[in-house]
Amino acid sequence: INKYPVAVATWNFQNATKMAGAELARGATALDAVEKGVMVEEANLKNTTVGNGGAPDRDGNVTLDACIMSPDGNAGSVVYLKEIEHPVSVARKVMEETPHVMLAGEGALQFAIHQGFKRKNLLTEESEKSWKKWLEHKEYKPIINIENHDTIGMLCLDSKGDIAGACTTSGLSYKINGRVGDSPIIGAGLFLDNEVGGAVGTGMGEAIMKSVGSFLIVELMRQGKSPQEACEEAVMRTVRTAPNYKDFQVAYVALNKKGEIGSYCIHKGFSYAKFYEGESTDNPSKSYLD
Ligand code: SD4
Repeated sequence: INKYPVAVATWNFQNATKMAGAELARGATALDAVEKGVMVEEANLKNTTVGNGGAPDRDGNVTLDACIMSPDGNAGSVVYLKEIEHPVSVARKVMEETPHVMLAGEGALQFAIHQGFKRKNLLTEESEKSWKKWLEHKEYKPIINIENHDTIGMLCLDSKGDIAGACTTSGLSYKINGRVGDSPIIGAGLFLDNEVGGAVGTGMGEAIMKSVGSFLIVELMRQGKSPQEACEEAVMRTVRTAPNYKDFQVAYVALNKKGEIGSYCIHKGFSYAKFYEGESTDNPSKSYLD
């Protein structure tokens, strides 16, 4: 039996799933709910991996990546976007107001301003301090599960049974200027097909991009795998192909049209937030390594 609506998000972002869940409960579309849900984390200054307050690249630029997909298969994305607090909303404008899917950098910023978004300094005093501290050693070592990983990917299933998704991030802390991760790449950090379900990824974006993880999960579900089986297979692709898989995290959450949820990751420590049957919970994910 379908128990709509449902919202799931990477990590324990229950404020985001609560927001999306409240929207869904009052009849909002999956698309509106998913956008409002991830916006909670974009505005959260304590989250140093998403939106305002996100960690900068090694040169001190805060550059944001985000994408959104709607039940009709439409998609929008922005990459290397500076000075806009809600990149997911710009991605939605790209989807709805242009014939394109992805806008990058200066062009994306100009488009956002044209659409009425306001420029804002996103480098908080705190992230500037941490960045300056990092500059003393310039050691680039993504730390498993900790500050480098807090990207929000979210999937919503509304009361009509339609599915929408979004993913938004400031990427890996102290990345090389110009680096774009998996989060804004349709098929990598996010993919959905309203006939089947959707998937979102978080962790080392390079590994997710190389396996086109979210697309893979949706296609596996199409072939009959459960969300859990599909997430496990996608993580195992990375485990089998990347000799250094123990050095980074990759995590996926998937949701099918029945409202079934699955999740899998390389390292223990990942959990996902869920709004289900009116309740919001944190759910530890199964992992390949203990
Ligand atoms: C990236 N996947 O840019 C993102 C990072 C991430 O939690 O998930 N952080 O590679």
